[in-house]
Amino acid sequence: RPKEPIFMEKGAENAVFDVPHNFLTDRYRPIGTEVQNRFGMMAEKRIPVQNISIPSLAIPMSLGRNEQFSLFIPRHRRIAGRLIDIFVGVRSVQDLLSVAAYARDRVNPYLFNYALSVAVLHRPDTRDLNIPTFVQIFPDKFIDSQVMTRIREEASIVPERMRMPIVIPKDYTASDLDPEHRLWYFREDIGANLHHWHWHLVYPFEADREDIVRKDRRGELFYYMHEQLVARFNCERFSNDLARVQRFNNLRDPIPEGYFPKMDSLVASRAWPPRFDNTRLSDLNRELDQIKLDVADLERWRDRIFEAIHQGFVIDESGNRVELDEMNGIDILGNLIESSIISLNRQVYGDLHNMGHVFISYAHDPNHRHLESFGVMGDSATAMRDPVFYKWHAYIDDMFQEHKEVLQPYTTDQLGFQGVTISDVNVNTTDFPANTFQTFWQQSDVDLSRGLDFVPRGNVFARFTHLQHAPWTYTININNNASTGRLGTVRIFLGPKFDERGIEMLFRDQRLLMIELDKFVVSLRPGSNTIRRPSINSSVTIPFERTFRDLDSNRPADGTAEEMAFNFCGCGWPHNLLIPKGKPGGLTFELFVMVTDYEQDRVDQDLAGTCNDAVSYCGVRDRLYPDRKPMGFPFDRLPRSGGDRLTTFLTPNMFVREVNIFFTDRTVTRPTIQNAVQPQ
Ligand code: CUO
Repeated sequence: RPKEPIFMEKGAENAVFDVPHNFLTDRYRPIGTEVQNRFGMMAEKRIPVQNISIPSLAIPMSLGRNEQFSLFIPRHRRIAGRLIDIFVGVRSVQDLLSVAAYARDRVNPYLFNYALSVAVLHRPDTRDLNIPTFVQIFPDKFIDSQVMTRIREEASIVPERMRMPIVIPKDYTASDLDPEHRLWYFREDIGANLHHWHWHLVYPFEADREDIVRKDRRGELFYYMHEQLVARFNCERFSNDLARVQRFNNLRDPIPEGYFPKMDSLVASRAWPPRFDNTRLSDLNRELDQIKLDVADLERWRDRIFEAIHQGFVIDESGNRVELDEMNGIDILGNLIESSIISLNRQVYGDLHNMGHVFISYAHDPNHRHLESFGVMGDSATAMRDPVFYKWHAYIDDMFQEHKEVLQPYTTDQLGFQGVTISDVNVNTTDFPANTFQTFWQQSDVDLSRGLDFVPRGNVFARFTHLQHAPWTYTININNNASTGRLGTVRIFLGPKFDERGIEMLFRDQRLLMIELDKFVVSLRPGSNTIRRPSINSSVTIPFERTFRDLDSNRPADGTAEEMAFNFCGCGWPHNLLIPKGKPGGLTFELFVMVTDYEQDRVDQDLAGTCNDAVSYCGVRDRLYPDRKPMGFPFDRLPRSGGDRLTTFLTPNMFVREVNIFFTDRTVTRPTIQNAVQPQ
């Protein structure tokens, strides 16, 4: 271990460095030339680093190099906030590179990666800096530890040209004795977990600089994106003969679902701790993490939040009432419940959702007597793997819905689009009958060589199995009865027609299972219009290649705007999970299409050069959320009276088409990503 504090005391302000000479920490200084020869000779790229005064890294270095790092732990958040502040505060990109090169050898690798990623995302001058996809840097957060061992073996022993992809077994975390295990392909999907990690990177809830947190409608987006995760999970449950997820609403109850991650943390050199079936939450007293909190604290916060929702206002830090109105109520609640540093009153309403993650992730060792770190729920890159993630978020969502149910239902005026009607909607794939979707398994390869230290370089591929679907096109016929052209926003959702008992769903329940598939603007001529829209253009998803590609190897020479904004663009639901799995005999869903008046939805802003193709769940970088309607509209409120079924809810600018999703248990293999991916 380097003696960082002493090194700092010697006069950090005078410390200068120049890669590769001064990047060596004290431990390796005596053998510096040897190390430099070993790595320097093999380096493909050398980066000049300027001499600058180094800000104090004392706070970031207070987290051990091989500790686990969790955004949900308040102490870690404060440490990360300081490091982000340092990275954002230096004057130029060159200075950032220098500080980053210095910090990289000294601070915890997870912390370093998180703080640098947030900084790169939020500095105006770092749009042309790229960070490789997270799964390549920390594959241990996504992949079975047995596979990791085999990959290291392959990388160390087998010459590059003879290497074979190492196959990750299809379902390795549990057996079919556990019904929850049927959902492995969703919970453990690498792209879904990458999306969740990216989302929290783009919308951090803590930073020393408030502007990094205070983004347009961030609280509302926290609610909506996670509401959609739960809705999607429930659609997958119906596809697997499971009932909707039960909320974790009694914090004293045991959690029936255990989870055994079967992953090792490379940084901590420890296995991710499991949670046994029927574990209960306990009061936390972990000195190391500076957490002393009781389950009763969570309950108090929860009760105060419900009280605020029912009274229709929150009390801010100065004691003023702030109304939870139609416009801002959900956004205020999002920041309050998550909570983020822009919560109106953390003293009173606490930190419910984040600390829920912490309580669950420490349920196996609440007072640190076993010296164990947190489980997967403690990390946004791994939390979605655990069945309890959805129970917790179903509960959090229930609180948001409590507020939404207080609001007036939308009137037909608010829902309608004067003079515009949808006359027909169809879905077509190349090889199947109209209005059927097809899903199947696909195997794809991901290069993990970046995440493996001290092995000869070159690609090492892991081959993993994920859900995939046949692409389709929507054909939407829209009549515009006005004499002039109009602009419309097309909103497409999908929801199960029948519940877990096979009974046709009521709107009030079905609306909570409606998953967004796409949203886009169309120009409507007077008369009839036929709109064709391919599924790959979805505003919810990013293409498979963007989820996984390594920019260093696929980077266009000129650095296009699309390519430069990669890190933000890494946020987006994985395209392979756009629709639920369905069933071998077909599962019936309702495809809902609506067109609204763009003049009422529009947000005037310049979107040139920004990454804006996964806006539904991720927004647009540095811009306002590009749709003025409440997120989830029109399913975010209870129906008006008389509209208690989807069919009776419809106004002429809406259309419902019954569709079926057929799953076939066959596996197709995609060529390795390296060969398959072309820069766009
Ligand atoms: Cu994303 Cu609980 O917020 O995991």
